This record gives sequence, structure tokens and C-alpha cells, in this order.
Amino acid sequence: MSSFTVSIVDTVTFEGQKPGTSGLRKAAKIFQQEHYTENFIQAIFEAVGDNLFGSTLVVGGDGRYYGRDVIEKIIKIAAANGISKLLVGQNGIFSTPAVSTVIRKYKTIGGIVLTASHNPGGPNGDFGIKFNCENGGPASDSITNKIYDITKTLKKYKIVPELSVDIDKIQCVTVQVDGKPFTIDVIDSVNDYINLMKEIFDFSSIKKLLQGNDEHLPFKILINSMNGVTGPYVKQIFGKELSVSDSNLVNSTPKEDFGGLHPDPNLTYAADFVNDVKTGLYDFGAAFDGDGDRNMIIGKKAFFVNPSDSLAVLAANLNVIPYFQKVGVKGYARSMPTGAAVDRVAKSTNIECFEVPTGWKYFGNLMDAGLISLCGEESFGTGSNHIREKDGIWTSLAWLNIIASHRKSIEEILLNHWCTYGRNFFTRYDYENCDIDAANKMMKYVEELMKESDFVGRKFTSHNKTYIIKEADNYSYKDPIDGSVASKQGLRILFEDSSRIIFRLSGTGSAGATIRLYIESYEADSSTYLRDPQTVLKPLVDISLELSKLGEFTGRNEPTVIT
Ligand code: G16
Repeated sequence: MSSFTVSIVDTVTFEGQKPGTSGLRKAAKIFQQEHYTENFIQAIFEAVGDNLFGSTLVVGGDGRYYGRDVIEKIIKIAAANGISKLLVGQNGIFSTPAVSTVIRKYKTIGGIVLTASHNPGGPNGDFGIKFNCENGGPASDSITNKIYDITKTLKKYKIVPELSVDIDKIQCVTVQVDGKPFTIDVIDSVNDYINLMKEIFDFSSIKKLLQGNDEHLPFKILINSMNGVTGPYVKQIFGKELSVSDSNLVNSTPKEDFGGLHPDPNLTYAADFVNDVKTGLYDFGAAFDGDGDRNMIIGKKAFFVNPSDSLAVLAANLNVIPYFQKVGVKGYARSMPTGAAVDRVAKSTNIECFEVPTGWKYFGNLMDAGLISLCGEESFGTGSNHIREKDGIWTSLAWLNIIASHRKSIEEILLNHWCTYGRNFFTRYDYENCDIDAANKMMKYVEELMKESDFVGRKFTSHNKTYIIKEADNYSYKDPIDGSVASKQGLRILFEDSSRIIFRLSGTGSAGATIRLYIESYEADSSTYLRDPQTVLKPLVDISLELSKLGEFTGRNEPTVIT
């Protein structure tokens, strides 16, 4: 057995290693600075503390540029910090949901996910490092704050410089590090995840749906992995298990730069995919982001399923999915800016519904306490308590399972849903890469406005619609399990008719500031259900822009992305 010794390296501290909504995300070039990545990894290990000794850790990422180099660094630093074993995805590949699956299955101390999610990759793109805890979910604020505090004073890191392992080969290697065994187990990246999906869903009924029979034509699907990590998972699940032809599974080889794509499955960045489905050739389309936790679902002719509606439809139909038939359905949850369609399903079925700040990490405690089964966010994320991350492929399979059970199109399912519950029209405007000062000034301006004594009760009229402010605040959340408080999570203006305007600064961008404007309005009149949300919400959009002076502050006349 090869033997190695630990070296201690003097380092310099770096400013700004503060994890955002989901891990530390920066330009790859920043991570490539000498010591930068090593410092952050060492800080993660120090934040975990004594529990690290003798533990097992999962490591993998979305295959983006610089990921392999970082895995090599993690192997060397983990070995030097007393970890006993690493479970590394073959080729360095693990989707974010697969990391969560593997952490939970093998009861490891956690995992490190190398991804900047939906942000572009490559030498001029972004990179990211995220720490997930033993429940399989993203680290809580208290842990990420601890990591950040450590980075501010870090002077040294521990490393085994000579240690290196071929991560392209499935193998289990044990070496001696300062006299103690250290194991690197390079495992298949997809097996455990696929087995879990097969336990959850009715694969045979989905297969029948896709293949068709005497009564039904084959249900044609197009799955787009956007050159991200889901490719190998999609090929196995949809290709091998469900016999979908290769030509219907596109962009399914992970690429370091996502083939130049912006791997964010929304109407703007996945426009080519939307256009392909618009042709009418497919009954269903699903696209996933770089690390496989986000999804976009569209129906025939690209009938768009808003993520807030997707959550509500899943909530209303979980009973057809074998996993939920077995374990039952507890509560639901959504992030604060997410449209409240799911609240209506919860109310009608007498199931509790929670509201949390933006960030999947806030669902973890609720799931661990057995309070929720399903949760989702407007940012194209849905998932359940099968793991502790949102899960793109899971969502597409859930939709297919529901469609297979009802034998209805996506459009019919949504229309039926709205006819039962009414429709929460929702849109999000993103103003990406704004000047940081300008964005902060705008947020401050709105917050000050909200404090004016007569703000509540103020009337706004636009396009013959009048809205009266009922409540306004900077959203704050107290976790019902551990009592921790997350404050300043977004400026909310709530109207008497239950419409909402929310302003929030994104925590996942890597350059400048991204302002998100979320707008929602409820309609119970069925003649409106098929109207374009942009038309229905235009009065509120105009009111938001006028009230916030967003254009004046930022110089932006148009959003970068509209969802
Ligand atoms: C992350 C978080 C999500 C959050 C999203 C958007 O997703 O996991 O919970 O909704 O960012 O956050 P923001 O509005 O702050 O940009 P992902 O897919 O980027 O990991």
C-alpha cells in the first residue's frame, strides 16, 4: 500500500468567499488563483470540525471546466484532514440530486458538489463549490456563515501533495496517510440515482404511455440536457429503461463549457428547445440545467408550465405516484416569491403548506422533521422528500407518471387544475448584471417607501385595474424546527385582492447584481385562464416599475429574462 505524508501550506486569505443562495459561485478564473480553492475546501473541513475524522464524504460535480482539477485538490486536502473515505463520481460526474441520493444512501457526513448550477461554464464562465450536509441537503446558513468566517482568517491548509488517483476508472484505492488508511472509491455516477427513481415511479406505465398502443398513439417526448450533467442519467433512464430513441434525447453529453450554452432551462436560454417543441412534433418537453436540479416542462406546441403551477399540479396529483401511495403525503412548501397556486391545493385537501425564503436549504429542516413531502420554487425547481435537493429528472418523471395515469395532455391537466382551483398568474422579470450600487439604492428606495405611514392603503391604478396595498414588509422567516431567523429576504408588497409584487436581489449571480421582480395575481374567472400572463399582469408590472423607479436607478428599460 502506498504511503504519503501531510504537508502544511502557508496561504494568503481571500476576501469575498461568502457562499450565496447555494454555495460559492464566482468566475472560474477566480477559483484558479493560487490557494483560492484550497482555502475554501480547508474552511469547509474546519467548519465541519471533529466529526470529520474517520468520516466518508461524497465528491462530484456537473462536469464543468476546472471541476477535475478541483476534485484532485479535494482528494489531497481531504486525505490530509482526517477523512477516511471519499466516494467520487466516475469522471468527476455527479448531478446535484445524485449527490444528495448517495449521501443519504451511504449515510456519509456530507458531500461537496462542484457546480455553478445554471451559470455558464468554460474558462470564461463560472465555477462553484457547494457543501451538502449529512441529510443530503445544502448546508444551512449557520454552517455557510461558519465557513465564511474561517476563510477570513485562514493562514494554512493541509494537503497531501503527491496523492493522485485516476477518477475515470471505477476502482477503490486505499493508501496510508501519516500511517492511517485513506480510501478513494470511484463509483458509478448514475446507478444509485436510477435505482431510486425506479422505486419511486411506475416505469411500466410511463413506458406504455411513451410507446402507445391500439388505443393511444405514442406520447412523443424531447429531453434536453443542455450539455450538462444530466446526459448520462437521461441516457440510462429514458434511453435504456424507457426505450426512448436517442434522437429524442438531445445535448446529452456533459461538456466543460456546456457547448457554449447558458444551461438555464427557461424560455430565454432554452429558446431553441422551446422552438423545437413548438413545431408540434412532441407532446412533452423537459430541459434541465447544468447540475440537474432545475427543470422546465412544456407541453405540445411548447405550452409552458410555469414552475409555480408545476408545483401545484404535482401536489394535486401525488396520489398516482407509487412512492407517495406507499409513504403518504405530508405537507407542501414553497419559497416566498413562488406563486401561491400550491397553497390552494393544500387548503382544499387540508394539508399544511409552508412558506420559506428563497433557497433549497430552507426546506431541509421541514423535510427532516417529517412535515413536508413536496416543495418547489418559481426558479424552476421542484422536488420531494426522496432526497434533500430539487430534482429535474424526478420532476419530469413525476409529470410523465401523472400523464400516464390520467391520459391527458399537459394543457388539459393544467386547464382542469385551473378550473378546480382558479389560476394564479405569475411572472418573473430578471434584470441581470446591473450596477451593484444602483440595485442597492433601488432596493433601499422601495424599502423606505414601504415605511411611509400611509403606504398601506395606498391605491394604484393601471390599465383600468385598481390595487390597494394591504401589507408590505422585508420578508423574514423563523425556522419552526430550530428557531433560526433569516431576515431581509425580499421586499413584499401585498394587495387586498391577494396580488403580490416582490423585489429581491439574486444570491446566485457572479457579476454585478441581478434584480428579480416577481408578480402574481389570482383569477377565478374561467374565461381568463388561457390568457397570456404578460397581458394579465401588465398593470401590476407597470405599477412595480413606476413605484420602484427601477428604470431610473438602473438605466434598464427591459428585463434580461422574462418568465
Ligand atoms: C439556487 C437555489 C434555489 C434558488 C435559486 C435562485 O438554485 O438552490 O433554491 O431558488 O438558486 O436563487 P436566486 O434567486 O438567489 O438567484 P440553483 O439551481 O442555482 O442551485
